[in-house]
Amino acid sequence: MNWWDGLVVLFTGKHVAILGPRMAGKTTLYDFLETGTVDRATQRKQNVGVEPRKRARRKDLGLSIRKGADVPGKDTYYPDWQKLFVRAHIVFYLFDAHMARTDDEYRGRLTRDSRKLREWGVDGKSIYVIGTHKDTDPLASQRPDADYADHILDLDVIEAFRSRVRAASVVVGAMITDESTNELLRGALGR
Ligand SMILES: Nc1nc2c(ncn2[C@@H]2O[C@H](COP(=O)(O)OP(=O)(O)OP(=O)(O)O)[C@@H](O)[C@H]2O)c(=O)[nH]1
Ligand SMILES: [Mg+2]
Repeated sequence: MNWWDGLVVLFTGKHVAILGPRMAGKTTLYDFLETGTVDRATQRKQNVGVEPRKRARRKDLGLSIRKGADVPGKDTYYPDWQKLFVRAHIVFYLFDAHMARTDDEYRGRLTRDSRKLREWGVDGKSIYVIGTHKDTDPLASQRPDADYADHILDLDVIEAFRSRVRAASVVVGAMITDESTNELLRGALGR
């Protein structure tokens, strides 16, 4: 069974929610799950046309991911998050690893989010916590990959988050190419 086949099995008939603070990469992941590429986001930024390519799509994956699965990251959207979260079987919670490491206010936001998820009920859900933007963190270039990931996972705020929501996994990486996004997702799903 290949990677996409495995995803099909994992996602078939399951409701997916993608949550996280502003700019964490929710829409990027949403696009990736929908189209199999992050090119769209990249090319949107660069203002160039998108070559149509044959890709796995959410239909092939059996994803019950639809308009509304990707909600904005402002915390005034908590009511929308709650609706999405409550019916989801699979939750991707994204955060910016560099921000989590360096910004107190951002850490406060992560703590508030994890308390909300806990309050809404984490039982029976698979919650994958994904740190993004590793490529923009200067610390990442000074450390071997595994050391950097351990450093982020060992942050008090991330450890607390993990246990509060009983996360299935916590991984750290970057969504800058299809390959790096694939790797991140595979790491999260343990495949
Ligand atoms: N360098 C880098 N850029 C990333 C990464 N992940 C996402 N981005 C970029 O960060 C920006 C924000 O990503 P989005 O996917 O729009 O973030 P979002 O969580 O949907 O943000 P809101 O909808 O505002 O809450 C985009 O320009 C992405 O291309 C990453 O791992 N590394
Ligand atoms: Mg978005």
